[in-house]
Amino acid sequence: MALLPILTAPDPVLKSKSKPVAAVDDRIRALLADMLETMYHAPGIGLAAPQIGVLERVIVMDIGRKEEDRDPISMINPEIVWASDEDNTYEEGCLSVPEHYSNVVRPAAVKVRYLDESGARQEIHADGLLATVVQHEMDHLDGILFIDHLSSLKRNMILRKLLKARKDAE
Ligand code: GNR
Ligand code: NI
Repeated sequence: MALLPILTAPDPVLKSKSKPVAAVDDRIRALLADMLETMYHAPGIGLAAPQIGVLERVIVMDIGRKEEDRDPISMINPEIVWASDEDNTYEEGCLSVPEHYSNVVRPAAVKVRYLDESGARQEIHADGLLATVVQHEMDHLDGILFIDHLSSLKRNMILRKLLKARKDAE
């Protein structure tokens, strides 16, 4: 297992589209293990492969609160096959947009089809926080960050602050 550095915006990798996984093999299972370790360490409740520089359609999530009862969900090639008409607003954050939080409106519930770590087809109905997080993670696979759901004024303000923070850290 390995802890991997998380890319932060603005980084062109985070704007790129990820490729479908052709086969769920030991290489993918090792990637999932590294992603979960990196997510728990951050700490975060979700992580998408492009955030660690891997442009493949792989995401991990764990919305459990307590460290004792970990309940990780790994998804390979996830697809939204249904979304509710009803929306939900959630204050989102992102490990790739550190220290910025904003309300984002998304469908309140979704049905997601994906492959699990053994390559088996699965489908889940997600609502509440999990619906928000799975949509946030799937956006990463298409090069979309939560700030892309905000007005360009808000987005550019956040991007400018991230660039300045990076320069100040040099
Ligand atoms: O840790 C995270 N918290 C979070 C809170 C509200 C909505 C989405 C998220 S996902 C985020 C981790 C992350 O950046 N995943 O890509
Ligand atoms: Ni994110």
